[in-house]
Amino acid sequence: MNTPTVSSARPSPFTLTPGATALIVIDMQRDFLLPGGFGESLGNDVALLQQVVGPLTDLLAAARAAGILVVHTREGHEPDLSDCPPAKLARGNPSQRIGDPGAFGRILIRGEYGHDIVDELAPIDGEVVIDKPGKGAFYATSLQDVLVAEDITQLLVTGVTTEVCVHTTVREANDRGYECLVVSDCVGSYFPDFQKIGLDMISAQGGIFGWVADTSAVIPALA
Ligand code: TIU
Repeated sequence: MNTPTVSSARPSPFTLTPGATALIVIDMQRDFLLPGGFGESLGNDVALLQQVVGPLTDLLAAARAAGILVVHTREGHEPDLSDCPPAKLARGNPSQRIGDPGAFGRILIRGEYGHDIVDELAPIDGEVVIDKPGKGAFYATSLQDVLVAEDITQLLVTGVTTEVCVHTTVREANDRGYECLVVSDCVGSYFPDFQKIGLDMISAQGGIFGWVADTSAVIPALA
């Protein structure tokens, strides 16, 4: 890393520690992103999430070129739903529920086409894929063990959705002592207001949960 400081990060410059940074890509799954999928069935405009794919493709390429650890997550459940709390299954009034047959297989069920990551961001050999039953990537997963084993102390956080799984994961990571930089054009929300406020909430109060910067600032720091 020749320029390891992201100078324009808010609320303050963020200095990458070589060898201690991982890129985490949260839930860039077909069920959330593709037209006709679960996200759209909840009444959401999936185009708002698809905006993330381009910048995140570039960041992923930069991370791979820099040799930093890449961790992908997928939200979903066992086929028998034994790891899905009844309260999660019952929540809301969706036309399709978790486990129901959808356009891309059973919704948010491991092994189904819709549960997997979009083609553009498919994991490659050597990258970690964490299957998680909750919104946070640490709850009921091996993520903490993976990061400790790799001496990771900093996370570049990307994925969807900003105010749900990204926020939950950043809060979990922050409480575990990780420094989180949320890459603003690599996270997406179905709600533009939540996108803005969600990012503001990360960096407010002197960086109460972490830092925020976009790919034009982060990618050069990885080179
Ligand atoms: N990955 C993630 O954020 N899961 C969600 O259910 N997000 C919504 O915004 N619904």
